[in-house]
Amino acid sequence: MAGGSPVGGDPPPFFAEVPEPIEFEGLDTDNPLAFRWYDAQREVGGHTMAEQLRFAVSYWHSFAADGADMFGSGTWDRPWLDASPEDAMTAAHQKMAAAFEFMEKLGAPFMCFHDRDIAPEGSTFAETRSRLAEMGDAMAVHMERSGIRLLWGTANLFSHPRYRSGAATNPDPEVFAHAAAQVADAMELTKRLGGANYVLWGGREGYDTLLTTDYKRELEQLARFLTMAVEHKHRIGFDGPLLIEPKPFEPLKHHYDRDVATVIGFLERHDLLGEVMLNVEVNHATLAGHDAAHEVATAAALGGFCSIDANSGDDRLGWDVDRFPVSVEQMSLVMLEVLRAGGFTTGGLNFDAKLRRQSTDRVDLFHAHIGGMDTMAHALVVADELIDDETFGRLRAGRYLGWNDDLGRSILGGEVSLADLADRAAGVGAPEGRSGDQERAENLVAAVIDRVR
Ligand code: XUL
Ligand code: CO
Repeated sequence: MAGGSPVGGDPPPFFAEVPEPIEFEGLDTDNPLAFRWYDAQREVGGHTMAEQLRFAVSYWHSFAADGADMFGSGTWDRPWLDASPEDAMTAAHQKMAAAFEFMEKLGAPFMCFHDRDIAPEGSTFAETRSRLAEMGDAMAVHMERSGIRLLWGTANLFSHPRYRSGAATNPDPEVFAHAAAQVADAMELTKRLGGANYVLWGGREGYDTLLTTDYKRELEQLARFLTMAVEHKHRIGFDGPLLIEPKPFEPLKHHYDRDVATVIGFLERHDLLGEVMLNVEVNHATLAGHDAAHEVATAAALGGFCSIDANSGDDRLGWDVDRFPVSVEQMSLVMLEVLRAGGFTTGGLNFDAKLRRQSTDRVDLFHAHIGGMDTMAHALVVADELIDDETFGRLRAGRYLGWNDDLGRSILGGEVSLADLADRAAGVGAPEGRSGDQERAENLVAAVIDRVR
């Protein structure tokens, strides 16, 4: 493939075949490069779709990857990755030009990146730092010009061989220290670029075998690392939350941040909940044996919900396939929990999602994002309709009505003991209960999916 233009030079448009910008054309369009559902300015539930969905493009899958998998090399047409290794910074600038051209044409308001997605590691830490600073300067210019904002930044603490036994949970404190330095720099850059959140995915914080792993010690290291990250956030005046992204396994057999409940227990134990919140990834929820809606509901119920990595798994593949969201039903149930939680504040929907290795053309990036954004926009409309649907609301609220009466209130108010309830049972007999109405509720969801426009 062709080499790139020199650093500072104007690259050619990388997506010349795509008209600018992608527009909303509605359900009757046959234009594959138009939105059918996502209409940024349409009001849903009192806010525009853009405000409710807060879409972000992920830099790593869309601009830094080339389609390689564990059985074969890259297949995707990504000319901005073609510079020779000595010319890594030329490639980084070209990649950034391609990323912003794509994002401006797509019309998603946010992006997310790892430090290493935007700036290659140098031969010393000082060089790595100055490369990150240079690319941060370039990004600030692109952001200013385009109006595209940063949903979150993060540090890649899993790709380099030094992190093969973890970063915060590495047995070697030198590795912990290096990871801490990387997080300090990535968090400062996130703040500088106006990022709304800072994410920590514990990519290799876990283990393959307990034979050589000191589980308790590694958890203590992890808590120390997080506490230091929170302290740094205050030191530099970054006002967004830190977000942990749970994942149960892959690449390791067991990850410490396995699911939302595990992470929230850990955060509470170390008095970090609130400072540190949750970024729920749909496919990671599936891998943990949960529905994504369950993970959002758990995070919301326990006071830790913030953001979502929107993607999907595959029914028969047991790994993190990171497909773009395709199921309106699945995502309607996710968005229902988001709306029940009050909607996004600093969080949003980041497409941590990739094309299949066969999807080689640059324009496939548009098809994938348009499909993902339309799926989520449709899901938002369904969820909002469900929130407003009185029958649907009654199905849930009706099951708990008894708690408003004397008995329910005296139980929750701590006014009665088990012995009191035993005495009472002798007088009133056994309760019969009522239907759970599950099929009726499912039919209502199906009807709303069919009905909304
Ligand atoms: C990996 C994953 C990451 C995080 C950011 O499974 O989801 O891309 O979202 O490090
Ligand atoms: Co993710």
